[in-house]
Amino acid sequence: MRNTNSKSILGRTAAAGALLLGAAFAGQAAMACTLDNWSSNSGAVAAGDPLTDSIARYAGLCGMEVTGAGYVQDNNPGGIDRIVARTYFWAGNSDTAEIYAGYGDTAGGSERFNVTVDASGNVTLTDTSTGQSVSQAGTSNAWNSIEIDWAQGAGSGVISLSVNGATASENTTLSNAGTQLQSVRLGNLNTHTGTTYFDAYESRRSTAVGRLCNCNVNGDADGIVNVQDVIQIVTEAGGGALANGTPDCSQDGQINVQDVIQIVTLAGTTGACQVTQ
Ligand SMILES: [Ca+2]
Ligand SMILES: [Ca+2]
Ligand SMILES: [Ca+2]
Repeated sequence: MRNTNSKSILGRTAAAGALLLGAAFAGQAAMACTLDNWSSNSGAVAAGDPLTDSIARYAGLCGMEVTGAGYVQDNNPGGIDRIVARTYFWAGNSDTAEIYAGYGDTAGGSERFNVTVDASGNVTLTDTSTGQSVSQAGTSNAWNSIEIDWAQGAGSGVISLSVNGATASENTTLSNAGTQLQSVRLGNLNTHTGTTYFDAYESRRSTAVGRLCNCNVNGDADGIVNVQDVIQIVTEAGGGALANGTPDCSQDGQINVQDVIQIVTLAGTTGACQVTQ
């Protein structure tokens, strides 16, 4: 969904030829993952689901796969001094990956900041004009929640980074005033090695985004893990219908018996979804 203040990464629309009205009554097979919410995309980037496209997702039915140089671009910033953004990133790269960046134009120029993830999963947010950066450890071969806050100012510029919910690492005294932010790109921005996956991107102009509650397989609003979630994880792990919540309890990019075990355990104990690794 798009509005003036936030943006989600992936849409799911009716397959070509189907009317939107009909989509509400259609099964999963009639729906297709799309990148239509973005202003544009380039290169080897695709939206898809685990069942029909073999594309891992963290939440909902769709994820985004990047298999070479490629990105999606959002021009909604359109001249702002601050952006808060969170994405889930599956870190499978064997070299340093540049996965997100903001620009002072809509052509990939006048870079204002970028986010990189090294082969060990360590995440770095760099303010381009000052060269200042902050880093936090992430996890390789796993989904990571990466949230950044970037703002420009004369002695009050900000870079703030939180990986997997850790207390943010930040610098709030940057002198990085300059060209306003016009666009952002998410993807493989430096032609790094390996296939990477993104999901659940959201950007705002000020307030923190936070993490999704994990292991809530059916995505119910109360975040409870119970027998309904067990039924759905058993179904998906067995090759059946995809669950619409956050079923990858182990956060390894696969839905299998490990997730079933964890979700059965949660359903029998706390009954609460998880926001820790
Ligand atoms: Ca998704
Ligand atoms: Ca639930
Ligand atoms: Ca898993």
